[in-house]
Amino acid sequence: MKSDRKTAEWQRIDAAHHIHPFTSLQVFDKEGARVFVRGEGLELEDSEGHRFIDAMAGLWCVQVGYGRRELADAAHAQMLELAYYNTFFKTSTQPVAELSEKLASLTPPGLDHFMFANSGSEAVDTAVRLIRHFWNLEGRPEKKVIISRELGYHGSTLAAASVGGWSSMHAHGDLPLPGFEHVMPPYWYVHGGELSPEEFGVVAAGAIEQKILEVGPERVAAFFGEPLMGAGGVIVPPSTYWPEVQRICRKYDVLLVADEVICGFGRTGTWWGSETYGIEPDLMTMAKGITSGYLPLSALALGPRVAGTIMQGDFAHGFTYSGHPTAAAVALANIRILEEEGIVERVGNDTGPYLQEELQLALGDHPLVGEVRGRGLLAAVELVEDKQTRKRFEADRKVGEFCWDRCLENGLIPRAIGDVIALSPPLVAVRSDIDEIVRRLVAGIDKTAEHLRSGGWKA
Ligand code: PXG
Repeated sequence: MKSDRKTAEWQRIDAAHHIHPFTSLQVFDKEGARVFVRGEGLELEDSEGHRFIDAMAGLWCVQVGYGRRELADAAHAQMLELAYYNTFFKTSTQPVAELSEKLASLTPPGLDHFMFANSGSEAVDTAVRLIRHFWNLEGRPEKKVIISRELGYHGSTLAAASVGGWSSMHAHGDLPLPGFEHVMPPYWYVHGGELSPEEFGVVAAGAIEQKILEVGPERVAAFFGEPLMGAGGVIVPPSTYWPEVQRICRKYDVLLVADEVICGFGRTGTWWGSETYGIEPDLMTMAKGITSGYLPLSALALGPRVAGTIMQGDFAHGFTYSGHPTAAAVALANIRILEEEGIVERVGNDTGPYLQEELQLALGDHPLVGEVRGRGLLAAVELVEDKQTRKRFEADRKVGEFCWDRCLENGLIPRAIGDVIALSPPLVAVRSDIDEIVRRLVAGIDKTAEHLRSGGWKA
């Protein structure tokens, strides 16, 4: 967007009229928002001409990087041809039909039917409503309770935030709604104690079984989980976790929903986190990487059992923009890039393992780093006060935020989740990009360590 306005003016009108997600307005009393104006590949530029490597791919979504002409061309062509039409009244459009066919070929076997929406939250919300309807149709209306994990992030609508396990979100709007239960996440570094990760994986899955028995299996509708928890802190499940979760869900006839909003479209080195972890979900939610964030789009994939029941009648659910043709055309162009450039395979075989190894080499022994973890191009380092005892910093010291600020000064944008510094770069990153990301991250962490040593913390 071309304009003569200066940064201070953008900041002023933004602070005056724009309420930002998860952000207190008081933040903008001290400093204005950073205004981004341009993106190319992995790089972002702000209105003052500062350049950054976006090691978060926006919000875990810009798989193919910024500035891809193919996606702009696909949107442009579709807008001129047929910018919008709905899918409600025995009507469809070519892009949404083709995208459905394409997704069916990419998703795990059996997940062959799709409902579309515009955000991950709407896909999760749709899943909750659909599951309730499913069990009613099955003649088991008492089966309604949804189980998910503490720290899980599944979105911001009433249902999605109820599925989510963030107490800070529950506090806003009187959530969770009735019928949502939460259990311990498979967070070995924090909850594992003396157990090996494999032993702990079985214990963490066991928490789900305990909850099912506590609620009563006849009342439990579904378990929701991200294959690898992203926004909750890049929590990598031990290898024993998902096989056990799956066994438990099957034993008690509980539907298994994989939230693939972050893991989907190659993030963990295969097309789906479910593929990486050997999960066979009944339903899958996806968003973000489906269009690389170029336009809003999400989908809910239905496996044969749920689709078989639901499709016997109609499901009174949908949005004006369900299956928006322009978003679908962009998704198709995005998937074409991922396929033609072999990006997912490269993340799986080359850049993903390379990022994990380089982070481990550079930071595994760092005194401030308790754990380096991740899979594919999703990674995190956990900053701790005492590496030996795994003691964490007091939250109000905001060590992670301090480190994040130092990274930004160095031209790197990671994400600070408390004291977990997360990386989720565009999947087009090559080895030299990863080298630069790791170099800048190490510099940020070194500066944080230096600040701690010098006792200058509260300054
Ligand atoms: N599921 C998962 C696993 C997500 O990560 C959603 C659902 C909701 O998607 P929408 O499109 O409604 O935002 C998400 C979104 C963060 C952050 O701070 C993460 C998300 C969204 C906003 C911020 O890391 N994830």
